[in-house]
Amino acid sequence: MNRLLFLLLTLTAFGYADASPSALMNNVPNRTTISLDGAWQAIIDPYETGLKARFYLNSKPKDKQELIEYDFDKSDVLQVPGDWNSQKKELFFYEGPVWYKRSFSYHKREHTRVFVYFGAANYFTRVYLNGQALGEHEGGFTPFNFEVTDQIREGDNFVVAEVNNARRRDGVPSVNTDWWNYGGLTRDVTLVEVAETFIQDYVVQLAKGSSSEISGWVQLSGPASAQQVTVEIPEAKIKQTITTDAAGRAEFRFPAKLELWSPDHPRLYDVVLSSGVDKVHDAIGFRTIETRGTQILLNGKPVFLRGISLHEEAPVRGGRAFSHEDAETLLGWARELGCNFVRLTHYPHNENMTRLADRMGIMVWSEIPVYWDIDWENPATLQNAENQLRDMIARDHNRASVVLWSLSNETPVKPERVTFLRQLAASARQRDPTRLITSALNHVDEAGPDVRLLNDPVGEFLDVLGLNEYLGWYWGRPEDADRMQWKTAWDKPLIMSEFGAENPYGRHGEGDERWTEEYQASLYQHQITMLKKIPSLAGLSPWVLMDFHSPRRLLPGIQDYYNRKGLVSNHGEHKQAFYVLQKFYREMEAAK
Ligand code: GCB
Repeated sequence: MNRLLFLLLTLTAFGYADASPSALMNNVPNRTTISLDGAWQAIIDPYETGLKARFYLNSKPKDKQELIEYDFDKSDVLQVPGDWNSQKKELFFYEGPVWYKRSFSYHKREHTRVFVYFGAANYFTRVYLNGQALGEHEGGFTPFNFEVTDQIREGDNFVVAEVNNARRRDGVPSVNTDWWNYGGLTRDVTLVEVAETFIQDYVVQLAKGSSSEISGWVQLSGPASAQQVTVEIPEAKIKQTITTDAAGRAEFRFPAKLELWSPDHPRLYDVVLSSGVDKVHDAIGFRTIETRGTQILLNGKPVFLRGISLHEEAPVRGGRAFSHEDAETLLGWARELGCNFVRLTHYPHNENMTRLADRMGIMVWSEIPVYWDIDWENPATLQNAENQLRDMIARDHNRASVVLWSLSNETPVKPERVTFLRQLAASARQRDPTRLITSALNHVDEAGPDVRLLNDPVGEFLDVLGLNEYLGWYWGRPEDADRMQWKTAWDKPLIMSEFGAENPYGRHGEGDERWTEEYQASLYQHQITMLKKIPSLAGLSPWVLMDFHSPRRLLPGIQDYYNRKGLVSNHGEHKQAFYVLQKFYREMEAAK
């Protein structure tokens, strides 16, 4: 009903029915931008009154008679970026719509197009500028933008966003997750100014399997087609000019002599693309990533992924992480642990993370929130997952750090799910033929008393198999790991993508007592003994770097709404298991 109403409003406003965002633009951090971050007025609207009452008009009574039952300017304030749950105590458990409004002043410039760009908003968002509907977006962790060139005014403007984090059965994710459903404008909101014809998106990467050729494409947006585009990498003495077709697209391939990006040498080049009056800079690394049998090859050489899984949760402050500082702390701990790899679960993290990973030389697994059970047979759910996959790839397809696109996590084995994931795998390959495709699986068969076999049918169309196993926590005892053997039905690399144990920092006991640091440390020790014996093992990302909020973790005095499987607490205290894994990673690094 509400959606129909929105469609109707959009139709009346513009005379067309397309309420989706404009094609996503790449590399916003390096464009001409005006930040809309800061204090936004916010109306908490638990009964969804706002749409019918047309909050987006931001009306004021014209006389003392007129009835208007809302007032943004007398309402509360929320900081953007930021989830609302961690900003106000009374919103901690809130799931529903919040209406945000921010006024700003703008000076219009000739021959300039303007977009409003949202780094992410969880979960469903409707956007309006100066009372006019711009469109809507579904999905809590991917960016979206709307062109506002025609709607933006000289002088005073106001933007309104209704952000609704109510869980949806047909959503991605669906209603059940082991992480906090932080709602709101969780990442930066930005006005982006571009030329009339501008470089909307591009890929500049090494050709698959080649370390001496760059291949890629550029997509222009705007009236001028058959434009010249120049791709320059001054430090490598590269300057290539290409011409776009009628659709504004050009593909290219040319030789290049480059120092390759790797964890030991995270070399980034200044890449400059220009077309007409538009020019964008990007810092891009060049590397190849492939598999050969059970090995992962980085720049043609076998590499072991010494990783850790992490949520996008802010250390100390709590709530969603979004800032450079958050990224520095989280990836700093991963580095201290001895990692050359992080698994960013269970949704695309903010762009500061992947850009910093590029600079630090940390390989990244990036995932869409196809998590546990979702509505596999619903075409709208598939489309939603496809959109999130498309935008995750579109934002980060020039990040050398990103080596794995993950399609899903712990999805139940059934035929309709295989069909769904097969489709996603095909789309991911078509959108990005250079990176590896994975998924975190968790169904194994008992192939003997101490033998487990991974033969989930999804393994067939993945490049790298992820396995969440939790031996010693959800089943068996930690010491069972010493005997356990792991086999897979495919000649492919295996990443142990999750295992772990839960305990608050500072809780001590004997090694066999659950919920203690000693238990977690001993479990890691037994896991390491086991992992060393798996021939196809190409990496691991234990669960998890830092304790994080979860509505499913209710044990008083121990969990208190936290999943405490972190190697560090949410205040940054390092648990014993941190040092067990660190020792293992240091030994591996030394033995290289
Ligand atoms: C899993 C899930 C992860 C959970 C974790 C746990 O298998 O992938 O999202 O948080 O286990 O702690 O149970």
